[in-house]
Amino acid sequence: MPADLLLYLVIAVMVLIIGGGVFLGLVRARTARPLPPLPVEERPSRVEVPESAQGRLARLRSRLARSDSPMGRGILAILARDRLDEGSWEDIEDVLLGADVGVGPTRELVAHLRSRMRVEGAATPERVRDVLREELVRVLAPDMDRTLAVDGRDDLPGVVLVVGVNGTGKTTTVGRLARVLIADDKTVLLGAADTFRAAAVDQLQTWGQRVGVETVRGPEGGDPASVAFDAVQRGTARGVDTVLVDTAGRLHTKTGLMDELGKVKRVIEKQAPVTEVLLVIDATTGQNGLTQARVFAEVVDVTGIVLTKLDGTAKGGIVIAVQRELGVPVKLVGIGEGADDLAPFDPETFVAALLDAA
Ligand SMILES: Nc1nc2c(ncn2[C@@H]2O[C@H](COP(=O)(O)OP(=O)(O)OP(=O)(O)O)[C@@H](O)[C@H]2O)c(=O)[nH]1
Ligand SMILES: [Mg+2]
Repeated sequence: MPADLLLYLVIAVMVLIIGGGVFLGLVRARTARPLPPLPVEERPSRVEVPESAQGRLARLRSRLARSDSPMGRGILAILARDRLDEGSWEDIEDVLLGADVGVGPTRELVAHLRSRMRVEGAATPERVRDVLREELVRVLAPDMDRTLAVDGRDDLPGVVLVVGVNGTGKTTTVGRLARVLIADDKTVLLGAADTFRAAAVDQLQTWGQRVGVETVRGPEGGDPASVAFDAVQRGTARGVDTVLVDTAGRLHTKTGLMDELGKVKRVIEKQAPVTEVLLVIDATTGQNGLTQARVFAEVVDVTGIVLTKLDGTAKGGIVIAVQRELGVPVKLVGIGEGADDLAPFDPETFVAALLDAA
């Protein structure tokens, strides 16, 4: 066969192959159907946009009104009497003690109120309300620094360790705090150092997933300190702003909870300083909560208090007592069961809520 005939033949075959391929491709593209939608449970969950933290505390006003707060109303009713005698001041003391304000702060408040009301003489109800408002704010130490130390230094993340007795609301607080930070455009990673039960880890991971935040977890019953270490290491490697570490209120091992917490903190600090230790206290537990707080404060340097379930108690005075007891500011309060029901604590807004609910 002559060489040029062979060449023509080869070219003809190639044209046929390429043309056929293009034709088939076109046909397939025209007949291809869009993929069927994923069943609901397989769809990647939508990341939620949390509410920004500002203005959240104002919601407490309606919650306190609903919880029938007797403190503000009780005191105002007594101060409105025509004559404030010894019995009246004792009554005010009773109201304050009944609202968990604690003995020391109650005496102080009454002493201040007494001397101011003496100076005021016959005051209008509005003036009485103002005096009470000012004195309640004063006893809440409005000058304490309530900013959360969530930022690290030198390429290290801020590390927030969340501690407290079981059931107080630690995991909920970590989840809600992650939302606050995300709403603030920060990057966050969660460490599930509560290895007491698998459900606790899942609970935390679910909080994280809702706002697109990764959770570092270890085996059930594993060493909490090593999970905390891994979380901070991963957070550092990923360059996140803040690592939030959830801890257990109970343990598998015989080592005391307090020893374990001390260890968790020391082990984390091999990598990065713990910038904030938040002690979570359930506001409905009254004096018990205070006793627990004292024990925790001895082991880890508590830098801030989170008072949860404030919506569930009419005894708002616990805020005053707990802060006084530990000399540490209440930085956050839980005001309901919703995902964004964690509010930055501010004495003025809190007292306004107490009195306006009255
Ligand atoms: N009403 C109300 N409930 C709250 C608040 N904070 C937390 N809770 C509820 O308290 C319960 C316990 O919360 P968790 O976050 O699981 O408590 P925990 O301290 O992690 O508990 P352990 O992991 O068992 O130690 C949950 O049902 C929460 O919804 C709040 O501010 N108000
Ligand atoms: Mg928990």
